Amino acid sequence: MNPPPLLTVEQHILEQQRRRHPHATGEFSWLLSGITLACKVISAQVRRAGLLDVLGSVGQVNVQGEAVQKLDVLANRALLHCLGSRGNVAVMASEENAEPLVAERDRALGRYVVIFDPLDGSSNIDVNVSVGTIFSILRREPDPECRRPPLDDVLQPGYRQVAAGYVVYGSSTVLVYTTGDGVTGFTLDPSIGAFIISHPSIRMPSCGSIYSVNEANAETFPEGYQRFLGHLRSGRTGRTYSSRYVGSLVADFHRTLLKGGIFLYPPTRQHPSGKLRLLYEANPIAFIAEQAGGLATDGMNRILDLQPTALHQRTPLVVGSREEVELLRSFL
Ligand code: AHM
Ligand code: MG
Repeated sequence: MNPPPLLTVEQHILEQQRRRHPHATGEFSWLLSGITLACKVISAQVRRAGLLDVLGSVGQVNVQGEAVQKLDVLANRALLHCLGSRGNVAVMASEENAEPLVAERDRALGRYVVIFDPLDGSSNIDVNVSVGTIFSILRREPDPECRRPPLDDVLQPGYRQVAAGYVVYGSSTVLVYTTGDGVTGFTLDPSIGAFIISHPSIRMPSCGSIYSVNEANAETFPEGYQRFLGHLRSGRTGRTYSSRYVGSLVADFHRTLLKGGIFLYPPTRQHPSGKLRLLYEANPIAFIAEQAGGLATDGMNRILDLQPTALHQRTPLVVGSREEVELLRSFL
């Protein structure tokens, strides 16, 4: 039998573009390749973290009040550098920067906005547990006079994303992304430095047997969430559930995407509006989940319909298989 063709992420994007947008300029593919380049740089740093002097915190807190890890800074720098020099990205916004950043050269005519969490789950770095990068890409209208505040370009609802993805730096480095035409996964082959297609068309199972939540907070969840979790544990669903929680959204979601089940970060006493951030965590994850046949909600509304009002806005997030998410909604 012939081995499967070595299809790289760049080839895949170009082919997809040719099929769906035959007159596309190639700008968008060029942008995505900026992200994959940055993620290869980040992956190399993460893989050698114990050998380089990059473990630990830099002794500062970010806009969220969380300790900034050295690798957060390196990952942020890699993305800003690779995207800022692409020529079509006008505005970038990151978990690590209080305000959106403008690529002055492209502010007038740049057609894209990229929002990202450079290193998600970074409190897991020092203990060698999976971390990830999450990104969301939005279109913007040109602004020839440069009058529009960059934040206006950033505060768009998730249904307007043109692409979203994540990279999980786990037992291997895997990139998963969507441009609204299904979900595809690629695995980094470190020997050739290329992301090779490994998961051609990902579908989330319609139900699963894993729930994923920080149960230490359970007593402070709204009552509906508590009853829902009790219901899963009771066996009344006809299935026996296991609980898995990494504490890195990307890793917990990646498992949920492939195996099905449900991930929840409900409102808690400490985080009454939820902990996860709408623009660079919930929205890209929700877009991928829906494209794979799953659902994502804040408990009341579809995540992708939420109108953001602030760059670092938080939201409750429930994402996963259709059956479990619908069941949860019936409890709320
Ligand atoms: P981070 O972006 O600062 O790393 O924080 C987000 C992380 C998510 O990856 C994860 O789902 C969540 O925080 C875990 O929070 P908790 O430790 O409260 O369970
Ligand atoms: Mg994060």
